[in-house]
Amino acid sequence: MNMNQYPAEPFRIKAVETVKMTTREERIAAIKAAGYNTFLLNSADVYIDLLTDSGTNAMSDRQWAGIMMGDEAYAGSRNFFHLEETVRELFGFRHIVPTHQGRGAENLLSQLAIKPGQYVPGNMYFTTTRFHQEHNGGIFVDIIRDEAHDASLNIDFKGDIDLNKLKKLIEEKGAENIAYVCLAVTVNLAGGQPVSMKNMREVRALCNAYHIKVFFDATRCVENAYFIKVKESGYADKSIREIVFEMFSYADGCTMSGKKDCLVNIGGFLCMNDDDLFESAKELVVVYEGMPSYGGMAGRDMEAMAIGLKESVEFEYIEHRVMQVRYLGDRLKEAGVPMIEPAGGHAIFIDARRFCPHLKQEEFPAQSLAANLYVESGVRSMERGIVSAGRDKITGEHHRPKLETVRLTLPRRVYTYRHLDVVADAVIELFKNKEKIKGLKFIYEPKQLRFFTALFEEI
Ligand code: PLI
Repeated sequence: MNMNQYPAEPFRIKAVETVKMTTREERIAAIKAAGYNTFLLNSADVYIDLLTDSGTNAMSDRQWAGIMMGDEAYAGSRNFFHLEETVRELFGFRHIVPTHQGRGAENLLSQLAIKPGQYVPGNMYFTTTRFHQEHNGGIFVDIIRDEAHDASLNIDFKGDIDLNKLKKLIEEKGAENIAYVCLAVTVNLAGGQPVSMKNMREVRALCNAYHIKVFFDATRCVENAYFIKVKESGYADKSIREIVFEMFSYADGCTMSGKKDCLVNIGGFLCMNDDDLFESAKELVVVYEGMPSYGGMAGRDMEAMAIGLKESVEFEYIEHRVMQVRYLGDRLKEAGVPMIEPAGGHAIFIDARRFCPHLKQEEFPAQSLAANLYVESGVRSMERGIVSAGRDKITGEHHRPKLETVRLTLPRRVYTYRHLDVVADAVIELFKNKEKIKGLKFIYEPKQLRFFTALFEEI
């Protein structure tokens, strides 16, 4: 492989964190104690942690300096005004309500914008997002293009909304029964797949015709903007900033998990243009989060977020970030490891259906593969398949997503290409011995968001 295709790090390392190397015996004991659930491993027992890109970012020296500039006043912190000004400048929304993390914003939006029985169409679901929608009486409908459910199909902008599906839903159910359209940039569970600007523009136009609001899940909006720049015609000469700004011009507001593209470890926010919705959100935020000028974040966290947001839209940063993901994908692809293609913005998703063809979906192949990868190498990954999808609220049956995957998620600015080689080598080794991977069964299944705390044993 020619390393020159992949950009070198646009940063140097100023602080290091030593990680523990473990033996295979130690890892077998650890995964058994964790009930074969990588969420329940102790971080201290993990060598390379690819569980998530959420809150695992390395902050810059400027952000750490910002931490010292925290104004911890209960109300009216200057860091809030810095964050508000930054979000207005980059996203263009009039109002911002800070929250403790993304799901805090989802909680507020779902309570305020969904009437029980209304439909909430979205480009594939995300666990916490759908939970809040359903918890408030909404009915989630997946309107992503069909191709997104086919792991092996290598096409651009697999995260796009299928406009015909959206139109059909509106005509069948009536525009008044659609709470809003939830458009995620990028689509996490589809493999970090981006949405094209063209699609955002078309969704906006369709929703305008029916007076339906559009809220973006902005969690990985900068990664999405990078794909638009390099893949969509007409955007090669635009800056990431310009692209992000245009993207949000097609939305009425957004929810944001700051733990991803804001390059911080905690925080989130809800944005909107509508003054009345803003007033209602301010009334609600004090109940669940805190004052409208901190919403669950410390002043220092808001400062780090404002600085992180500005760093995130620098081309060198985002190019390196997305290309690191591509590198891991290219190494695995070269060895024939099945995965969701093309490589997305934040993670490589191994296709556990094709990796473990000897296991049925009810035997939780992705859950088991993630556990086995940990034993193999000390690399922690996450199941994103039938376990994550949970059960249907009405029938109690498992949701059976077509995509049964193990996510190798890259924290931002944390690992080097050499770390990724260790990961790739371990996955490839496991792939050679894949028939040794056994199925799992539940020994404890929580009612909500079961993947976080479920326990399993080998069949
Ligand atoms: O983890 P939160 O509450 O800050 O954000 C929730 C959330 C909302 N939308 C999307 C697309 C997410 O990916 C997301 C959180 N993702 C996590 C935790 C992940 O590991 O992917």
